[in-house]
Amino acid sequence: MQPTVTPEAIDEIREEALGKLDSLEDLDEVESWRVAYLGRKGRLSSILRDIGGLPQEERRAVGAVGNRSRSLLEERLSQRLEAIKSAGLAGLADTDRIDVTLPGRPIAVGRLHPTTQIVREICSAFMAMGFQVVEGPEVEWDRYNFELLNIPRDHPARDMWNSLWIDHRNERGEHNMLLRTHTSPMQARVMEKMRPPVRVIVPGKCYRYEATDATHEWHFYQVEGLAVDDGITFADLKGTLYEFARRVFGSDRRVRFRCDYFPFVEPGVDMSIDCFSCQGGGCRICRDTGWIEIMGAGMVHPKVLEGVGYDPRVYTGFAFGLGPERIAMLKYGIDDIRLFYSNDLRFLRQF
Ligand code: FA5
Repeated sequence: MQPTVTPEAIDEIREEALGKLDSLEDLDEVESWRVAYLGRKGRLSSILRDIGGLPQEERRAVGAVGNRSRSLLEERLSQRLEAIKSAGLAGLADTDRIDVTLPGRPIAVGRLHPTTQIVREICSAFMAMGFQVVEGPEVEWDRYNFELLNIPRDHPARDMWNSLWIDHRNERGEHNMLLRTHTSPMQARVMEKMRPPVRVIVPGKCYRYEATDATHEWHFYQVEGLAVDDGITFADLKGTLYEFARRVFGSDRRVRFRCDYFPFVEPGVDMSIDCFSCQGGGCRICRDTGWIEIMGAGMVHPKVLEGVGYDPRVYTGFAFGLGPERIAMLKYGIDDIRLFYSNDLRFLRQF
């Protein structure tokens, strides 16, 4: 059969297609239009396929009309697509538009709380000397908080720790559970589980029922230390704590030990460093003494060793307990311990 493809037939299809194009309103309609005219089975494509069947002398002229028509439709198609897309954007409300060139909103980056920072710094100083970090419960039995630390029920030293008792009683009706008043109960807990050599450091929260002021909180951190082995002497205690002070406060610090009393050590001491503000000359920070007390310490009392099944004739050891907030106060010149717990960003952002 003679193909029906003529320049007029091509013109007719092209004009029909162009006539519809301007009324297309969305991308779906444009796609249907493309399929209908330019798709593989579309009207223009189909008729152009027939050109191959024309006599040689007609093929070239009709082919030229066909190619021009296809190019024109393709060009108009992309113009229409652009027009529809930009009209769509123009129709969007300002709030729906995204300006991808705007700089991003800064994301607030958190930081470690100053207490966490100083606790980590203290722990690293001791870890470098071979101590291992362990943690313990904040709700503690009377037995660990007091009894195994050589502080029996009727011992006057119990008055030193104003306890927050939990409503829990033993068979005699006595309170026997409390929020730990210091980290020292971990001494007995660690020794019950480990055999010497013991070298641990215990950071953690403590609670005392006392009025707050610039240097006292009712909840605060302590870092406990314990080293037990055969042959440990007071010289080991002094050397270790001196090295600690050097690492945290700098190599120029001098250290002073004075007698102090804690029922679970014998002898007991408190340790001070010379005031870094006045270099020992006397100022407001050291209350004109030239020294700043930083911790309690001593040789572990034989009764404490016996209580956990260690033979005090074989083993000796030293223990210490310090308050990291007070250390941070000294180190950074903070004048009120309550700032650590007041969640004031103006304070926290300084660290
Ligand atoms: C004790 O609690 C002993 N357990 C320390 C110890 C351990 C001695 C091992 C010997 C051997 P003290 O009550 O002094 O000791 O507290 C130790 C440190 O905790 C103080 O130097 C202080 O830095 C900190 N501290 C005590 N009470 C408060 C408080 N209310 N607020 C903030 N820090 C406190």
